[in-house]
Amino acid sequence: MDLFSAGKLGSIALTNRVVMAPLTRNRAGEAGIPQDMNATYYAQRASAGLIVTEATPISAMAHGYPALPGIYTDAQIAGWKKVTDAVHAKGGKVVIQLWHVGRISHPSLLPDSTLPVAPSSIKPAGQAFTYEGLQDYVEPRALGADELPVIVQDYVHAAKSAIAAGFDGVEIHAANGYLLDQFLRNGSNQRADAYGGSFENRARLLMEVTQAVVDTIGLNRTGVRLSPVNPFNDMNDSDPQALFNYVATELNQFDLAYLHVVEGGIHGRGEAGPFDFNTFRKLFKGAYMANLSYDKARGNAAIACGHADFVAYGVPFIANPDLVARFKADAPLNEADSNTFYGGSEQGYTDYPFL
Ligand code: 8OZ
Repeated sequence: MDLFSAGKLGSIALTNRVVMAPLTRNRAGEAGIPQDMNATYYAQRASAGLIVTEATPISAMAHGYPALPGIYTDAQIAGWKKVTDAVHAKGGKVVIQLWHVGRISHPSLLPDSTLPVAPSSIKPAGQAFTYEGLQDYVEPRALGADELPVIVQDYVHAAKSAIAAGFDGVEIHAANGYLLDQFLRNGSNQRADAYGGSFENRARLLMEVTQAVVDTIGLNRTGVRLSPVNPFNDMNDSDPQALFNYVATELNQFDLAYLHVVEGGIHGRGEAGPFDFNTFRKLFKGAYMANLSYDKARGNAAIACGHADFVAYGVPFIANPDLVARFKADAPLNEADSNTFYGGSEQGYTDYPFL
């Protein structure tokens, strides 16, 4: 078995195991509605075994960067339908990554210039990307326990919207320092209620969201993404190994399509601490999708030794719409231009050459 073997992610049948990782590209305009250009971009990459879309806000309060596409209004559903139709027409499969940024936002990006929300009122170090340029993060407002069911319902609404938009499934973004990860790790969660303290309490919101989404869309088509030691967005935890071993074990109770794991620190922003991903991986009994700086050889090795069932590639997919064909042919890869990663137009988005 290797990257080119067919496989099943829950109920989703894939022609290969090369997954396009979620990539924030900030090209959906201020209204957050996917455009024709976005459909072209994803359709160009449809030979991936699976596409995981860019992280997508589940509500107006879930936004934290400019020009993100949402998945909670009828216009956004219609916009995403163009994307899923275009990918399916090319024989591809696509799930949408459901996202709430929590404290990684700024009042200027939120309705009525309100404060971002978080498990605790702990301001992250760093600056938000806003329409007015970089601005310091603010101290977020700690969510009341009575507000958490509303957030769970926002995930449910977004998951229903995703199915209405034609997606093959959804991925719950619980990684990289955004809301669900802020609840998991104790550098950002100092709550004294049922959502803070013990591993069980800190994992409670993720489990409630996962349960609600799985109950809503069923059919074994929900994935979850974790990043146990990624320090991005000012994240840390006092015992990540024990915490995430617990989370991986608990996630076995759901009929998940897969667990997607960022195996270290990303974006070149800070050093990740030590973590035994092999032990962690073995605790999860379902399909495992590995991510972080894999190349073809390491991807094949991870599948051959049973560590991973699927491997997600990020930056290589920005620059190589036909990454699977290039891997197959051992062809050279295009270099990605980091100047056009976030925002802009077709340039650096839909104009990377095919073989
Ligand atoms: C890079 C820039 C903005 C957002 C993530 C959604 O890390 C992101 C993201 C990455 O998960």
